[in-house]
Amino acid sequence: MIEKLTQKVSNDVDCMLKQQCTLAVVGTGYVGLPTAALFAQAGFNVTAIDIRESIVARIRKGHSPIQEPGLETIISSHVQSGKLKAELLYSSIFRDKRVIIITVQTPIGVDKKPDLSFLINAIQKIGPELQEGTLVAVCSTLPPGTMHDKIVPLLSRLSGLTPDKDFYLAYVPERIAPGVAIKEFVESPRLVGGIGPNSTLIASSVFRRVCKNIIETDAPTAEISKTAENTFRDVNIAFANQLALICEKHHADVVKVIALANTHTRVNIHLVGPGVGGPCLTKDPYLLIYETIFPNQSIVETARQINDYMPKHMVGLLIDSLKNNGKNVRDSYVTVLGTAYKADVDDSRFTPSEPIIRELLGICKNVSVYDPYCTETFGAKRACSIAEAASGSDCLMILTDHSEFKNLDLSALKSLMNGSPVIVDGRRMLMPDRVLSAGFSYYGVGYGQKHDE
Ligand code: SAJ
Repeated sequence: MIEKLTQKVSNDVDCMLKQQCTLAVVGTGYVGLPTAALFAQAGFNVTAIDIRESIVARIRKGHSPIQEPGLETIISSHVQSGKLKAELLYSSIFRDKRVIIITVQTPIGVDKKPDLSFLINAIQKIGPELQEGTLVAVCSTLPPGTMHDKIVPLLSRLSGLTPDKDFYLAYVPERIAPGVAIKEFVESPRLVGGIGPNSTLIASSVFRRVCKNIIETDAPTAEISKTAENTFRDVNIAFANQLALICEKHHADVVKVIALANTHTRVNIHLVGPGVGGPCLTKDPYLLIYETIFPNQSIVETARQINDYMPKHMVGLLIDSLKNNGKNVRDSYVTVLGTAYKADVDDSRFTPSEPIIRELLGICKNVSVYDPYCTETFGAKRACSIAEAASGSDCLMILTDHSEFKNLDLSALKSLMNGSPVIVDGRRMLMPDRVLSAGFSYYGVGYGQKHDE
């Protein structure tokens, strides 16, 4: 590959891959922390940069500000070895860095429009300090077109340098999921889309030091692919959730329907749920379609609306289940199992549990919550065990598919709960027959009640 490069580009690659190369990671959240830790482990001198003093202080002590398997071990060993440092975001920090990786958040506002202010703020600090021969790699999820339409002109103007010639600029989207971030960072194929051929080659050489499988492309293709991945998942889940509503109407079971449809070799319908949470699937579809006009309504927005409707549907199922068991909703005690947005993580960002719990607090007498990982309860009472949460309760509502909820001791729970207890299964984790034979009424998303139940 090096033979294809001009002498200047080749020298710049060499500088970046030297053991003493200085690398900055801007934004030390769920993506930035694994990035900083793994580049330090690969031998780079890494400075992790953030605007939050508490985060910087924790990293300096060798701690991880987030719970992620394996992360704290890498952080503590490389803070100790001096390969990993943490600094607050000052403009002068960037002067001596050969590689700058941006991992700041790109949220959406209440109007569903992208908020690029964190990214633009970082670029405004980096631009005036940018040295010749530096690589800037943006890993934040972006609306398509952002690199060429916004970042290239801004960095060129602020630095006075020519992109892909004097400095290098690439879009390198992350593909890591909480809970398996370290493994996925290293093993998932990593897209590298430069704003020109030199940038693609340079960014690939740097990321290859940590990622096993690099796929080179251009910046717009990488931008669209990244947002397409999560949008595909969101649309697929919306389809599964729509099937759930159809099954409830026709007394069928969506779990069986999906399992049968998926026996076709070219069909892969995802799992139903109480809604879609997390920071990615709830946002990336809006980034993908931003400022694009469609002749008809977009499938992407419709899918978002279906998934956003599911928490309301869960509350409706709960109300029906209580009424059908002769219980007055206003006098009922409800137990929610799970506030994390997905299984076995401590992350409750944009979780469907939040709107459900908030609504239940307004209509039921008491709502208690148990989650083995998250401390967040959205205003409900927190219990320290399933048994504590279930004591004196009328209904157990499962909202997260944590492993701990797979094998509930149903007879023990029944003995702790009030008469005619109900289970509302938002994740379809339990076998309906097992629940029914343990003496509960069973209501599950997509589980159409049989006429004789
Ligand atoms: N969910 C379902 N049904 C399913 C799968 C998921 O209801 O069949 C729900 C989950 O419970 C959760 C939400 O969807 O509430 C999102 O879950 P997720 O498993 O898609 O995980 P995220 O958001 O943590 O991570 C996604 C991943 N993207 C893809 O799998 C395409 C991850 O690889 C990305 O790195 C991450 O987004 C990101 O950062 O973009």
